[in-house]
Amino acid sequence: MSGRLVVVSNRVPLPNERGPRAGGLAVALADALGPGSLWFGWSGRRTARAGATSATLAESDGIAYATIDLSETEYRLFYAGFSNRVLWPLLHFRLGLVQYRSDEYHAYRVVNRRFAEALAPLLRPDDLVWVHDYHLFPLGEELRARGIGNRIGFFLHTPFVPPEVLRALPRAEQILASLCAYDVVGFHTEQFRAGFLRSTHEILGLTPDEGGGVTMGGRRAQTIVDPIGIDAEGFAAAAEQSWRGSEVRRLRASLAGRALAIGVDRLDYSKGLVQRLDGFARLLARYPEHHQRVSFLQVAARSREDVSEYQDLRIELDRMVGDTIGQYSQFDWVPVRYMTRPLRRGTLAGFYRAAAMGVVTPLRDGMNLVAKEYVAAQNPEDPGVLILSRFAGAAAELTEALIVNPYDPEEIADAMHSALTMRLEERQARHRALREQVWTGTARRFSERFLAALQATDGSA
Ligand code: GDG
Repeated sequence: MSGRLVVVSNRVPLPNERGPRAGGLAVALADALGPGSLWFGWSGRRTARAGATSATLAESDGIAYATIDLSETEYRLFYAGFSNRVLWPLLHFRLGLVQYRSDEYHAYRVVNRRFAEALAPLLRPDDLVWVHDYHLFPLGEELRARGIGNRIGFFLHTPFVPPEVLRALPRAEQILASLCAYDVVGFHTEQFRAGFLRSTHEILGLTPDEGGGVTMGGRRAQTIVDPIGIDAEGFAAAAEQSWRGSEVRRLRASLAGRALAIGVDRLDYSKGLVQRLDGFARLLARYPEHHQRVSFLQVAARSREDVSEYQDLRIELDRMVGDTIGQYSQFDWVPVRYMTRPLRRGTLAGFYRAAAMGVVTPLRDGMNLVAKEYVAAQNPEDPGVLILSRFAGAAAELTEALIVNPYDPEEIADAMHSALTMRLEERQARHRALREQVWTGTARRFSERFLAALQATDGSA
């Protein structure tokens, strides 16, 4: 690859930050960034007044980090506001949760402008710029306005919606037009790309060309489907190592021979946690043979706690977990274990391996990396069973999972019963097929495919 890779994401996890993080983007990009590359974005710091326009620089393992701070007001309006109270619910088909305010949209544009002002002076002419996710839709357009002619690509980690849904967004036209300023726009699935192309057609009047590109103002944006993956080999090795460690030993001792079911998610309403817990309660109601035989561990790392819908969800989950525990526990068996503190990544890998069933039932998800991690962590000789929502991007690839409608707790309960009673040969056969998928579509493959597509564009068109 000629030229330096410059990755831009809303939040840059700085090398000196401590503690485990829950979030798919940071995990996947850690695999993509090599020595010589630059990672640009928000530091995670909030200041009383608007920050400086120049970035703060740091370096670690040959990777340069350039960050800016956000003011409290910018954080509230741009991040908690337009990004997470409008775009996030909209892109997850939750129109009822969208709360649009024009001052928040304005702040969203201003912060993207500030990102562009701080990034532009750091760019070299042959850098490949790769922008990530919905917080930064307008960044490419802002960079172009500052005369940046580099190849700039954009990848969306969430789903993309069809025009019927997108039209609910008061600024849909501007957002769509700003995406056309990129050279490449990538999505996890064909369905998301089709939603984008239909939207640009119906809302902007652009007709896609045969190669899947759209041209606006003389600039062509190539769309691609590029499903994200994980470092399968590395994750499998971490799971095996952790399996022998003290935390997995303690977990298994605490199970006393019972089966473990596991769910791991950011505490987010898109992840279907309410329906999932309901599904588990129905398993216990419909199939009493599982009483005393299974424990469900749900790790739901707290996320976006200053958005009120997330606080409401937490209260709801506390209540549901309490109900199920109260109703079904016996003095020596608690059916649900629930924690909102994140686990270390290695520990998580070992816990997946210890689990006879992985439950991944988002109501909508761009991809869902937990599904892939669960598969990678299994022992191929005695693998667990993956239950997967049909509305996760991962369902397009992981077709040998037990695919469920996440809105139907009874279907989830039945799938859990099937998973817990599945014969070894069927578990092995399903796992072989899933493993093949996870080992083929890795994080490395994801970034190679994206950067090859970006490199192949003629940039200054
Ligand atoms: C977005 C899209 C898309 C979770 N809890 C803990 C923990 N995690 C890690 C998981 C996984 C990551 O966080 C979550 O990734 P997901 O893909 O499941 O979901 P989002 O955060 O919503 O990510 C998603 C992704 O971007 C990538 O494009 O797949 O659809 O929404 O890696 O393991 N990690 C640790 N402790 C935890 O408690 N260490």
